[in-house]
Amino acid sequence: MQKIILSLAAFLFLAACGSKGNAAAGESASDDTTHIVVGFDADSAYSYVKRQVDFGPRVPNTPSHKACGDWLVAELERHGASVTQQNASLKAFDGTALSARNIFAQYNPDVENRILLLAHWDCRPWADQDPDPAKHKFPVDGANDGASGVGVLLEIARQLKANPPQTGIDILFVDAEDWGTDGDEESWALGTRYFVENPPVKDYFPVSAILLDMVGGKGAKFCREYFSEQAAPRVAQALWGIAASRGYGDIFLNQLGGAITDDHVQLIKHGIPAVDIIEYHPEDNVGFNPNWHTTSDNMEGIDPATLRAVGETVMEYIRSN
Ligand code: AHN
Ligand code: ZN
Repeated sequence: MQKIILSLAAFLFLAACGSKGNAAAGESASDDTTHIVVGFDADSAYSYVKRQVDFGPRVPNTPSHKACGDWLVAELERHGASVTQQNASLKAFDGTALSARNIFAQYNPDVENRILLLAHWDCRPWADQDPDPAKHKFPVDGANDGASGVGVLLEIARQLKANPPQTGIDILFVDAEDWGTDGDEESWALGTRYFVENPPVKDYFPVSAILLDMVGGKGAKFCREYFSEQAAPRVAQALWGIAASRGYGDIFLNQLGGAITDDHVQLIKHGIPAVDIIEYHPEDNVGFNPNWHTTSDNMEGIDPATLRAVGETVMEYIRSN
């Protein structure tokens, strides 16, 4: 298992949480309406998710992957970012050489105070959690697993073009996250590992990083992921507090989630405080969205309301930091 479901009782900070769970720990209830106005169009984010899915599964070494990558670069450039591409041949656990491409887009590249926003853009080649074993060798559409995070970040890029930020903002689409295997932690997040080992900018240490993974599902809940909580508690606190203040406390649950092997772990190991916003249901035994790594991870499972909650929350975070 890549994720260890941790006993909730093990966490001291839970003692500070109210039973309603909609106020950030240690803060007074913050569901008044003092939040700032942010631009984020959930329908636009939704269409960015769909545009990716329309390319077909973005599995490394396929034409759909190549075509979608080219489109992502063009889209970020259209939204005014300075884009750097990293191409690398990365060796997967099964020996496959993956033609991987990380896409790194900067706003205000000369500003020292930077926030990194990231999502993986590749698709898993196997729907190995599908209830039908005959489909385990099919690729996933990755509407939620991959495209949702990228869709939210493309919409944020569009908003940053319309209303440029004061701080430095970097948007990173990482490749080769999802060609991993159960029980081998090192088999996941190959693109992010390559990124930290080969930073495109010298001494690249953003103040904080926010990973969006599976942020578009109907009925999604986001708990405070364990490694994020260890490495970047103040960032998590700020995000969950913003979500509650905007009325999204029923989606961003102020509870600890599992410990999830994901792209943010590579950043944390490298000394970058990173938070993973990832759908997680502590009461389920799998924990992720029921469509996770199945052939049902398609547009039918995407809810613009979830994209909105995440997009507005991240937008307010970057506008207020
Ligand atoms: C697992 O625990 C298998 N994966 C978490 C990272 C991931 C995979 N995110 C999306 N797919
Ligand atoms: Zn996945």
